[in-house]
Amino acid sequence: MRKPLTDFSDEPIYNMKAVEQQTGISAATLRAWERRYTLVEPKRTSSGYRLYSDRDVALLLWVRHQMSEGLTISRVVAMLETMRLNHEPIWVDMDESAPNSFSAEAPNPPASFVQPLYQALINLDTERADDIVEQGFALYTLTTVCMEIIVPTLIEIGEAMHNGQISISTEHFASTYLRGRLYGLFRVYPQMSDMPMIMVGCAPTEHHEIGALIFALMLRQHGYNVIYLGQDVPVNDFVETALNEHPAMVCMSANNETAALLLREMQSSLNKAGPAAPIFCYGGRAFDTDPALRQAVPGHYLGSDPREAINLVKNLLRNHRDHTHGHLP
Ligand code: B12
Repeated sequence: MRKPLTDFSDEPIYNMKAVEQQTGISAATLRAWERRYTLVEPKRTSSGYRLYSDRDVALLLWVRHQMSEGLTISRVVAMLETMRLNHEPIWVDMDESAPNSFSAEAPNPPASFVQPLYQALINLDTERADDIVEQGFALYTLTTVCMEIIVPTLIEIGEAMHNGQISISTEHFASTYLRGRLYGLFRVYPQMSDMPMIMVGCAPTEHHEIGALIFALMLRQHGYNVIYLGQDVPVNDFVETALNEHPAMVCMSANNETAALLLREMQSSLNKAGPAAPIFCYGGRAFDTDPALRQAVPGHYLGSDPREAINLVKNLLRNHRDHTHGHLP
């Protein structure tokens, strides 16, 4: 059942313990959010204890739900401010049940999610995997969930398949599930059409797309207008699309040498757009493990860690903008 927030009573009735139980959010987190974001402003008893209303609890449940979709607390707060400014109603889902544990102080490190997630996936147990991923998103940022939970789980799956401990079908199930979760997050981050456009895709023949997908997702989280093209994109076709759409940057991923070498002509083909040609960047396991490939393929290698690649992108775009503006009459 969904109700607008304003339908909930604002009479102060619950103490902190009750709110902890109803929302699954720890007292320490509630205090931190109040201090940092004035997310809710509980009334106080005469002896100074906080008292929350049904409306406060409903708002906290809404916030927790947004975080389980992958948003950070600061993003949720910004979203809330925009909604309030635009007088948009906040709908609260009353069927949301509180998780057993939820705390911004992170009682369980991200690494502790890897084994349970691996186990759930090799048992083909989507429901359990959903629970684990959602709990991860409730506790950690998108970047942490991707880099410290999803990537290590995939590596574990890869090793188990390589050693014959799990079947190819099980590996396909696991990677399809995780890819699906990541795709789903694309809808959570709105497309910023007035921001610099970055096209991301995989080199021709390349079917390993999760690295590119995570990178694309992080770029979108940082506010770029990301167009994600997926696996195995033919170079000529990619170049043609890029020349029509005028992205500021094109990023490709390659996992093996053959796919990486197919990107050799990319930069020179993109240069047909003249001084406003998009910057060409690449990443992926092939380039991470073989420095000679970085020499062979003209363009910017963004490194093996998408978190650091985001900073490089920012710098490259800034330099490019200064440079192209320098060429303006
Ligand atoms: C899932 C998976 C698949 C899935 C991919 C599903 C999909 N749609 O993405 C499928 C089933 C399609 C697949 C197929 C194959 N796979 Co496979 N696969 C894997 C597995 C288990 C996980 C890969 C993954 O997603 N990793 C997680 C991502 C996030 O990490 P990553 O790709 O290493 O990328 C990191 C960085 O490079 C960076 N990054 C990646 N791209 C980009 C791009 C940019 C711009 C930036 C900045 C950064 C960046 O981000 C990541 C963060 O650390 C790995 C095991 C492993 N150890 O990785 C094997 C693995 C990669 N596969 C392997 C092989 C051999 C194959 C096949 C050849 C198998 C076969 N015989 O058919 C085919 C090739 C298909 C093809 N044409 O591409 C080998 C590769 C060995 C090698 N060195 O070449 C591995 C290592 C398994 C193994 N141990 O043997 N695979």
